[in-house]
Amino acid sequence: MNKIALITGATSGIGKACAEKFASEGFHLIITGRRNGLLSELKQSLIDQFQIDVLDLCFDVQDRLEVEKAIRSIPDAWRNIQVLVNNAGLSLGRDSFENAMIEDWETMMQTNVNGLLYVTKALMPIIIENKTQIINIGSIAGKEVYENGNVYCASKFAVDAISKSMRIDLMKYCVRVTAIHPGAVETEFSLVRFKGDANKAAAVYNGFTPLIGADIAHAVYYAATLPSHVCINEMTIMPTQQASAFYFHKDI
Ligand code: NDP
Ligand code: 8X3
Repeated sequence: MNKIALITGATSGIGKACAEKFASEGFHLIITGRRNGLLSELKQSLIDQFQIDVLDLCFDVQDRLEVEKAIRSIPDAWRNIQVLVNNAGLSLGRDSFENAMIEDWETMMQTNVNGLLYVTKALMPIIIENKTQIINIGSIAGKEVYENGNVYCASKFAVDAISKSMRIDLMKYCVRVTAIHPGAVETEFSLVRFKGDANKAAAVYNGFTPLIGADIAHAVYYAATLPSHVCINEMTIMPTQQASAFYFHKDI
């Protein structure tokens, strides 16, 4: 079988772009997400376009038992996974600490932190056996805290710390761990953050050219295809008109 990559959160945005990039380069793919219809559509389109094999696993990364069941269900022929892209994640709300909803905080921590841990831990025997490279999608929000970013930032700081600690602990198995920290990427991210408010979501990207999922997918693919003795520890990737989590140069 060709090389295999497992990408979480492949139904949209960065994860979907990663699936398309890896498929276009001949990888077979295990794609995951909660929206089964979108997973099936993506699976068919990748098979048709790139003549690769695709295994779709529909589960919620927040549910540890569901994650473990899904990972256990991976057939033997699919267990030789070379790359794991821990991408599933979200932000909910952009509110000051005193106004933010506890339920939003819980969902972000449960998805961005615990979900990543559940998936990676369930895959650990496969990762050790195959020296699977782990690529965690962090964020500029995991490098700099910004106003009203509170718990989303905390969840991504955790991804940064977890990536560093995985790298130290798994080095003895020659497992590479890469963290990719994007700035603003135009995906469904802001629509989810603003709970379906399309105007607020669009306003995030007004006046500058944001990144697109494919920009991040190229970087993920690059990091994943270097010789095995080379590990990109981390990359911070920004739109040219964004200098930090806070500073943007807008043409308005
Ligand atoms: P999207 O909303 O477009 O995609 C998010 C993906 O995560 C979807 O495929 C979604 O699938 C999946 N997902 C979310 N929650 C769960 C869950 N509980 N269980 C399983 N899958 C889940 O956003 P992006 O592509 O932008 O986000 C991808 C990653 O990139 C996230 O970790 C995000 O924090 C990070 N990021 C995004 C930036 C941006 O500006 N867009 C910048 C920096 C980092 P489904 O709904 O089908 O479950
Ligand atoms: C997404 C980028 O700046 O909205 O992680 O937090 S930001």
